[in-house]
Amino acid sequence: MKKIQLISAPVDKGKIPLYEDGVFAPLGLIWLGTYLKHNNEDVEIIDGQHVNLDKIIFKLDADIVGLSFNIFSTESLDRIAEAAKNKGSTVVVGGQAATPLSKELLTNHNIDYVIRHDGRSALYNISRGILDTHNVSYRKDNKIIENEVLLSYLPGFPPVDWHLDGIITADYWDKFQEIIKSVPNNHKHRRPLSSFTKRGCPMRQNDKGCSFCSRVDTNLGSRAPKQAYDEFQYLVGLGADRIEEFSDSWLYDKKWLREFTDLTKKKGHWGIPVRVYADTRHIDPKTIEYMKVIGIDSVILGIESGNEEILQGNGKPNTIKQILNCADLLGKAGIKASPSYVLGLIGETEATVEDTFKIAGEIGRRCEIEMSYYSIMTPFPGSKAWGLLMEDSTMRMKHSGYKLDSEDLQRDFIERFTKLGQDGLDYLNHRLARRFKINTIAQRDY
Ligand code: B12
Repeated sequence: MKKIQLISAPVDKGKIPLYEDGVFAPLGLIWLGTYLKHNNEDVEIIDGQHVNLDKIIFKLDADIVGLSFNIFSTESLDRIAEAAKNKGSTVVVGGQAATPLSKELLTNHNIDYVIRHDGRSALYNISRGILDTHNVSYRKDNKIIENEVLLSYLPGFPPVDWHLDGIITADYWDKFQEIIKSVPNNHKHRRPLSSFTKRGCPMRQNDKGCSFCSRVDTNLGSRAPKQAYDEFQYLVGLGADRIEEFSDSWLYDKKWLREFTDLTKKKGHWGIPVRVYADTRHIDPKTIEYMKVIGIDSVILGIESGNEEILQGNGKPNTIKQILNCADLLGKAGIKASPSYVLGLIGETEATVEDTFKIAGEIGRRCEIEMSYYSIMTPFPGSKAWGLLMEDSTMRMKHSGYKLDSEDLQRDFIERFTKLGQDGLDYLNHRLARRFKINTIAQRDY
């Protein structure tokens, strides 16, 4: 039996993580851990949201070290990869940030493999010594080989297992208590746990989708309604008081929703509310009926902008009328909204920024708000915005490799693709600060 440590790299010194850092367990690593444990491997999870870099390095002792990271943790990724390599481990990097940057990551010789997309069976194969497997990128004779990608098939995998070495749910709940004091919010729950029962966003089909989105999945898949039901019940058993359904879009498939609702009625409700991500176009009187049975008490809505031209120019087919209609429906049903906005979108002007604040007010008058999220566009690798920026050779040279600077990316993008001018990023930061007069603004840039 091989020992495998799955580690999320902690945020680098001096970088400000999202305000929710430490509130949610790394579900990607839990999925990998579940699959490896199910196949009798010895797995430990070390979550850099709660364990600091020195301690992580001290704990390294596995045959295989699997690492995930994001734009704010590339220094610690390098430090852990180097230490793991020195201790003789095979070093594998994977996850959403790694997938579009596999070639760049493999220029670091402390990294042996990059796994793109779903990591479960590829990592398991590596643990069994099958190194040339699907989804894997590696170096061979000074070349980088990228094997074909098999996209994940959700129903075929074992149920998620949170009883993994290194996962302590109370740590995340303690952090939640601490952070909710720092941002304006209307959260009623205190012990959220996350699930991910559907993969992919309908907007991302056929090479379409929002300009800022860097989700790597372009296909759609769901766990069966019964599997989702069992997972919700399981999370209640772990002590959760709300389920945070992180799937990209949860309400698009009416047939699935009807089956899930029927099952809920037949077997009984699991007892706690659920918050989901949804497209405003998928909220209508029928889905509201389903949502009431399922106990969805809040919906994260990607509103992004209050200006229709900006929406269209950024890949969003939603209209203002239909967004407001959705807010009305939620309001009448007593379901809260958690709207999310992005400033600095392609074509943004000072006036369209004001349109966004205006629609935020309108939505708030029509339904109760649980929490509003404001982000400034960051062109993450894999997004359309990144592709646009990379059309310019100076930008390709400047933003090369995998150690990207999010503020630099924002500044360069806003200067080139909005009408806010050279100081556009500063303008947006000041405008947000003036509106909210607080230090921390909750973000969700997706
Ligand atoms: C929930 C979520 C969060 C939560 C919780 C994060 C957490 N602790 O888990 C919060 C709100 C805190 C958050 C924060 C951020 N997030 Co976020 N988040 C998500 C979201 C919606 C779901 C993630 C999830 O749970 N997925 C379910 C699991 C099962 O899937 P998975 O993580 O992809 O894992 C699979 C594979 O990727 C792979 N894999 C994952 N890890 C590893 C590791 C190894 C070794 C291997 C081999 C494979 C592998 O196998 C897994 C099983 O299939 C995604 C969108 C999405 N569709 O994934 C964005 C997303 C991952 N987030 C994103 C971003 C940008 C961020 C922030 C940087 C935002 C910011 N500006 O601060 C911060 C980072 C802070 C941090 N410390 O992580 C981007 C990533 C883009 C990128 N290229 O890096 C995404 C894709 C959304 C987007 N904008 O397009 N996020």
